Amino acid sequence: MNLRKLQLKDAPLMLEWMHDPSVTHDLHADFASKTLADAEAFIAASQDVSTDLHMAIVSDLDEYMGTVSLKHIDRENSNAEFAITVRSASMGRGYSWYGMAEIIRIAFEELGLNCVYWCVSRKNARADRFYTKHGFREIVDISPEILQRYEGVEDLKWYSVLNGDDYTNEAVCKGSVAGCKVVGIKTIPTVNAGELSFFEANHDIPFDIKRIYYISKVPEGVRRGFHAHKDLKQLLFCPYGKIQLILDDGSVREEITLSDPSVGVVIDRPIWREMLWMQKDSVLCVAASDYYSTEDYIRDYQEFLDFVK
Ligand code: T46
Repeated sequence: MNLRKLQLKDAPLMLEWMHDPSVTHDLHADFASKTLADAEAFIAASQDVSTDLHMAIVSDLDEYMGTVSLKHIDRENSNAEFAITVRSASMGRGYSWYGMAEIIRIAFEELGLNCVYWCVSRKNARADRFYTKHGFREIVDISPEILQRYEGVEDLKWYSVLNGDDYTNEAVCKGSVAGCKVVGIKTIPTVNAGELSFFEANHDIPFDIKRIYYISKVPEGVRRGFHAHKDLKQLLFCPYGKIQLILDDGSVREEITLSDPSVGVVIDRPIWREMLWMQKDSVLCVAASDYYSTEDYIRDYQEFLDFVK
């Protein structure tokens, strides 16, 4: 997979998705009437990258699979609008995620932007599933100038990603880490007033909560943990900062970066854990299924391996 400039030879395959209702049915532009000449004109115009950057997502054999774009690049406000359309032949094969992650990287690392935003029709269930799966959440505080572009278009869902967000967090995308479930914590944004997250025992997490504790004032680079629990079930989340959680079930060792208040990990079996503070003053919060008991801890790794055997 690769991202490169659009080339004239891409026009026939670009026209293919324009005439494919399974691709265009939830898009608000009229693509059905486009011709090969229109696709070629779009590609020719795309060579000017001053306000819009359109790139081709291509296979290893350089076959055009779709277009990914940063539109309305606004250097003053340090943002751009993301857009993507792929051929039906590309769907489910990782091209969309590759193109999206790569163009966001270009926005932040090469163009030095601070924010990439985009919207989709609420009717576009496929796109919504895709963005949710990759950990993006709806936002509501879109500026009026941006909203103006979509005047008259209803039912739009907006998303954004900021420079510094951990948008490629694989465990979040996969939904699990070392066999432990990565869960979304219900979060309600308020216009220009932050967001509120919540979870309820037994409803949102699979146990009763008997204890809540949190770890704070930890310097950057410090590691804690190095133990497992025999019976305790816990939900771990990071409401502020960035903490890497390394989980080991005795045969698989995987990690997840917790940096989003709406993401948590449920550890409901004996799992060896280590926590690395990637950012000073990050806070780790834990909702636990039982009262504190030293008896429940396994602090020796070999003993842990014997226990899970
Ligand atoms: C875990 C990870 C994520 C208490 O007295 N009561 C408590 O409820 C807890 C959690 C700890 N303590 C005492 C025990 C130690 O003297 O606090 C001290 C520090 O505990 P520990 O060294 O176990 O902290 P971490 O950060 O290594 O591990 C903690 C939890 O203990 C553990 O259950 O899963 O966070």
